[in-house]
Amino acid sequence: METNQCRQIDSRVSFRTCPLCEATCGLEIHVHGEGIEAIQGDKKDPFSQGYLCPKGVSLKELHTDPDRIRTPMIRRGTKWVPATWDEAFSEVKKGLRNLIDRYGADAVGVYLGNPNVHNLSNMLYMEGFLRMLRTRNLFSASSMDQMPKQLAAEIMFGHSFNVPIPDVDRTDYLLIIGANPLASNGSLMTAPNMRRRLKGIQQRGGKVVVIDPVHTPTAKLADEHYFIRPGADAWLLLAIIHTLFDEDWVSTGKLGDFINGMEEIQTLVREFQPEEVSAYCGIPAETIRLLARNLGKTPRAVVYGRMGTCTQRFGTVNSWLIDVINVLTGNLDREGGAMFPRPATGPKQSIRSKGPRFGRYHSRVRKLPEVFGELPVACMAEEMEVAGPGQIRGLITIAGNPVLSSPNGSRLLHAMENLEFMVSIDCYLNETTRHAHVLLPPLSPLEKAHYDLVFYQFSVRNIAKYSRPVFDRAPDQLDEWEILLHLAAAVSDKDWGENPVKTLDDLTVMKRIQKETKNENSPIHGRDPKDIMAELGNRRGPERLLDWMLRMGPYGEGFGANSDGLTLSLLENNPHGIDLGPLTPRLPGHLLTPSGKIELAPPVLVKDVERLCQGADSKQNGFRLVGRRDLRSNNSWMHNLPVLVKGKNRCTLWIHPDDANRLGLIEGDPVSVSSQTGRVEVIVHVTSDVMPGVVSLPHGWGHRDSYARLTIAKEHPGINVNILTDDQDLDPVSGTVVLNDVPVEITK
Ligand SMILES: Nc1nc2c(c(=O)[nH]1)N[C@H]1C(S)=C(S)[C@@H](COP(=O)(O)OP(=O)(O)OC[C@H]3O[C@@H](n4cnc5c(=O)[nH]c(N)nc54)[C@H](O)[C@@H]3O)O[C@H]1N2
Ligand SMILES: Nc1nc2c(c(=O)[nH]1)N[C@H]1C(S)=C(S)[C@@H](COP(=O)(O)OP(=O)(O)OC[C@H]3O[C@@H](n4cnc5c(=O)[nH]c(N)nc54)[C@H](O)[C@@H]3O)O[C@H]1N2
Ligand code: SF4
Ligand SMILES: [Mo]
Repeated sequence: METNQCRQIDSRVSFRTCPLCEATCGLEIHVHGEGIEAIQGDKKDPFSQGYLCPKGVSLKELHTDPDRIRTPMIRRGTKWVPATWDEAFSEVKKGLRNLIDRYGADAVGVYLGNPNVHNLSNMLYMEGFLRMLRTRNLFSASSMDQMPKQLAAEIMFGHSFNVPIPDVDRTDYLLIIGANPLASNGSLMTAPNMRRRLKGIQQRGGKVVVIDPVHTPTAKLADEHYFIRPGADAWLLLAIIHTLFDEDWVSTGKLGDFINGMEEIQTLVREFQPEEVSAYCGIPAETIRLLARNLGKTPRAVVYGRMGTCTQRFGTVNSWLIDVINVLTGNLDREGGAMFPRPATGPKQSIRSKGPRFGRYHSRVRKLPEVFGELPVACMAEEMEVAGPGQIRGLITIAGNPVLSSPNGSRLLHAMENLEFMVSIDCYLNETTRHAHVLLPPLSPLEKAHYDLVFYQFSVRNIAKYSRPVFDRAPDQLDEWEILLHLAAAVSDKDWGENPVKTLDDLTVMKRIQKETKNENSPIHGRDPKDIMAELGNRRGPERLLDWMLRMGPYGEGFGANSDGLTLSLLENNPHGIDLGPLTPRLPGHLLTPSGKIELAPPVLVKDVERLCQGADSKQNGFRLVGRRDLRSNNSWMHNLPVLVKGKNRCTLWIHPDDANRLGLIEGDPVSVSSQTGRVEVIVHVTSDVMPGVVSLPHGWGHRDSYARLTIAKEHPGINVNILTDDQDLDPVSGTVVLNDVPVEITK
C-alpha cells in the first residue's frame, strides 16, 4: 500500500525528441524518482508516431554511464583533476589569452563536431562565441559530410539551407543515390521511420530505386538496386540528364521562367550518351535510359543523394546534378518531388543573397577555399604542423572526435600532441578530448531542453516540437550555452562584469530585436526594443531566443500581430509536438539567388565537369574502400553503451566472394588493409552484398587509446578506418574529403 502511494508520487512520464540523429523521433520516457524505468516511442508524436530505434532506448544508459563526464576537469601531465567551474574557466582564459595575445586569434583553431547541430544551446550561442573569438581556423564535421549539398544549394537556390528535400510521403518514384536511410534513419531528409515511409511508396504503386556499390538494407527493401562504381555518380547523372534531353523528357513546368542556364546544361551533357558513359559507372546504358525515362514520365518523382554522393571527389558536382534532374523533370517544388520546408523558427521573409559565400579566403598552407566561413577539416593537421604566422597552436573542440572521425587520423593525432593548449567541451574523455588540458562537460541529453532548429529545416513535414528537460540539472552543472558564453568572455579582451553570462545573453537577444524593429517589413517594425524584451518575460538562455524565433517566424504570434500564432508557451502545452502540415510550394519567392532564378549551370560547377573528363578511366585497379553505417552506432561516440555494442563484431571488412577467393580468404580471416596514408588489420566478412572490387568498413571505431575513459568501448575497440582515408584527397570545390572511393590494397 505504502509503496504504491510512493510510486504514484514519484512516477511520471516525460515526452521529448530524441536528439541523437536527424529523424527527430518522439520519446516517451517513464521516470521513477531519479531513475529511468523505460524509454518507448511516443505514439502521440504526430511525426514519428511511436517509432524509435535502439539508440533512442540507449539514452537511458547514456544518462547513467559512469564514464560520462559530469565535472570540469583539468589535466596535469597524464592525471585528470576534478575542478570547479571557476578554476576551469580561469585555466581556459589563461591558456587561450596567452595564445591570442602572443600570436593573434588565428592561433586558436576550433573544431565543431556533429552533435552541435542536435543541440539547441550550441546552435543559438555558437555564433556569438565565434564572433568574439574571430579565428579563421574554424573547422567542422560539415567538410566530411554535407558541405557539397549545402554549397550546391547556395549556388543554385541562393542559400545553404535551401536544400530541396524529397517529399517521400507523396512521391511515386524515389531514386536514392549513395544513402542508406534504413541504417542512418535519413539525412538532409528528416523523416522518422523510413522503413514505413519507403513501404508507403510501394503500397501506393510507386517505386524505390537504389544506386549503391553495396546491397544495403535500403537496397534490399527497394524495388530495384544497381551497383555503381564508387566515385562514378557524376557520369551516371550526366547521362541521365543527356537522356532527358535526348528523349524529350524535359518539362520544367511552372518554373520555366525562373531558370538561368538551360541551354548551357543541354550543351554540357551532349557528349554524355549512356552508351559512352556506361563503362565509367558500371551501369548498363539501357538501365541509365530506363532510370531517365521513369524520372521523366512519373508525375511525382524525385532523386535524393546523400553521404555516398557527397564525400567523394565530385561531391559538389553530384549534388548539383541531382537537383538539375529534379528541375528538368518538373519535380522541384512540386508535391511528391523535391521541396523546401518552411520551419517554424523562420525566417519569415525570404531575403536574396549577394552571391554564394565561398572562396572568400583560403587556408594558409594549402590554399583551400573557405566555405560559409569555415575551412576544410582536410587541412586542420597541416595548419597545426607548419610554422609561421597563423599557425594553429591551440585548439577548442566542441562535441567532436576528429581523431577518429577525420581523414588521416594518425597525422592529426600527432599534430594535436604538439599543441600548446587545448580545451574540449565534451561528455567523454575519448581519443580526442584526452589530449585537452581542460575538459568542460555538457549536461546529459535528458537534463537539457531540446528543439530541432536545424532538422526542421530539412524535414519532410513542417513540425514544431519543444522538449523540456526530463531531469533537473544539479546546481553545480552548467548548460552548454552558459559554457559558451563563459568562453566568449574568456577570449574577449573586454571586461563583461560580474555576470558575463547574463550580460552577453541579454545582449544577444537585444541585438536580434533591434535588427528586427528596424526592418520595415517586420511586424514589429518601429516598436521599442525594450517593450519586446519585456514581452519575452522571465525566460533566459535558449528558451528566450527560441520563443523570440517562434514568435517572429512564419507561423508566429508576431508579438500581437497574430494572436493564434506560435509561441514557446503553446509548444510547452503541446508536449507531443505540433504538426504544421505537409510541405507546400515556395518558389519563386524562396529563390534567394541574386538573380531570383535557379542557377542551373553555375560556371564553377560546369567547369568541374572538365576535371571529371580529364581523370576519366574506365578501368579500376585495386580495391576501392567505401563507408558503412549501422543502426546501433552513431559515428564514434556511442560505443560505450552496452546495449549498443553487445553481440558480434561489426567492425569487419566486407569483401565480395570472388575477390576473397582470388586472395585466398575465407570468412573471419584477418587481413591487412593499406592506403596512401596508413595500414590497419581487420577481420573479413565475405558477402556478395558488396560489389566486386569494392570493400566496405564502418567508421567511428578504433577505441584503443589507453588514456581514454571508455571502459565498454575498449572491450569492443575495432579499428579506425580514418587511418586509411587521405587528408590530401578531396572535392576541390567544397573542400570535402573523400571518405568513399578510397584506393586500398588488401593482403592476407
Ligand atoms: N571514414 C569515415 N569517416 C567519417 C564518416 C564516414 O562516413 N566515414 N562520417 C563523417 C560524418 S558524416 C560526420 S558527421 C563526422 C562526425 O565527426 P565528429 O562529430 O567529430 O564525431 P562524433 O563521433 O560524432 O563525435 C561527437 C563527439 O561529441 C560528444 N558529444 C555528444 N553529445 C554531446 C553534447 O551534447 N555536447 C557536447 N559538447 N559533446 C557531445 C561525444 O562524446 C563525441 O566526442 O564523422 C565523419 N567521418
Ligand atoms: N545508425 C547511424 N545513423 C546515423 C549515423 C551513424 O553513424 N549511425 N550518422 C549520422 C550522420 S552524421 C550522417 S551524415 C548520416 C548519413 O546518412 P546516409 O547518407 O544515409 O549515410 P550512409 O549510411 O553512410 O550511406 C551512404 C551510402 O553510400 C554508399 N556509397 C559509398 N560510396 C558511394 C559512391 O561512390 N556512390 C554511391 N552512389 N554510393 C556510395 C555506401 O555504400 C552507403 O550505403 O547518418 C546519420 N545517422
Ligand atoms: S532514429 Fe534517430 S531520432 Fe529516432 S530514436 Fe533512433 S537515434 Fe533517436
Ligand atoms: Mo554527418
